[in-house]
Amino acid sequence: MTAKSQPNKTMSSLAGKTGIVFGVANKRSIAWAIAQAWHKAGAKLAFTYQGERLKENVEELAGTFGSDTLLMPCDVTKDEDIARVFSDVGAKFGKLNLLLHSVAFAPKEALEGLFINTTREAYRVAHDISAYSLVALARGAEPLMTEGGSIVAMSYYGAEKVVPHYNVMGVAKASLEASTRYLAYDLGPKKIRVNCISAGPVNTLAARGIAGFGDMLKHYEAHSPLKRNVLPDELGATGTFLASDGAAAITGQVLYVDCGYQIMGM
Ligand code: NAD
Ligand code: 0WE
Repeated sequence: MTAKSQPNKTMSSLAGKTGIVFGVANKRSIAWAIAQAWHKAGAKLAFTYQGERLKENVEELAGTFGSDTLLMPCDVTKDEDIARVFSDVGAKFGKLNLLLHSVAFAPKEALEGLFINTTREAYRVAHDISAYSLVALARGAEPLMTEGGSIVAMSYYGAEKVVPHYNVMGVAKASLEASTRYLAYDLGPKKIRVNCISAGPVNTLAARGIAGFGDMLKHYEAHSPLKRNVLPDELGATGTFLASDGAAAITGQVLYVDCGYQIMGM
């Protein structure tokens, strides 16, 4: 491990904790911003990647943390992948404290036209990958979270208000947020907390393909109370807070990290 990537022990709110991160695709991924913050706060991390296509990227990024990180493929639509991941994490770490869910997908055509034209298959895929996966991952993690834990998932405002073209992803995020509350209830007695971060728009791979995304960033700059867009580091800081004991009484919540945009009525 290089001196630069060594966590500062005096600020290590996550010292001694282990975590697993789902959803790093490249250096712009929100998952990578939160993983870096968790690492700096002293957590030992495992990473999963969606498939061979992303393996090299994630290997290179996770490699900057040194050699005691664990790297595994995981397609969240496959129960056998999820089972293998938690079995490997159990063998290597023995316990788990943190889990980040930063995974979403809907077929491209479902994010283009009208919501009313969403096919049965696009609706199924969007909900399977973007919402059900949180339930499956929480169930996989639970037996390893023997000291309690913190599960964090990424959401977006389209869960509660209509954002044109977000379409079935908005419905899937509503399901993700409701799943967060039911999981928080089930896992509360085990001191496992489950929360969502609802982020303002961030220029990532998942956002790049979206027509009009640049205009959306400008809209937040013009209309959010803070008159700017959220920075990846700020999502990292909130992720670290939710993972820390400072958030020990916070569960089932959606935290808006959106420069205040969500409070506006007009
Ligand atoms: P990203 O493309 O970097 O991350 C999305 C990740 O989902 C990728 O790593 C991809 O590999 C993974 N994924 C997709 N299908 C998968 C599958 N079947 N199995 C495993 N992994 C799969 O983009 P991002 O913007 O960092 O998105 C991360 C999360 O943040 C998503 O939940 C997204 O909805 C949410 N979010 C993004 C924004 C934004 O503006 N970028 C705003 C709010 C919330
Ligand atoms: O959650 C998201 C995007 C998630 C996403 C992105 C893609 C692009 C490529 C899910 N599936 C796909 N499928 C693809 O084929 N965001 C919060 C970012 C986002 O996406 C939008 C937005 C915002 C904001 C789509 C339409 C309108 C606004």
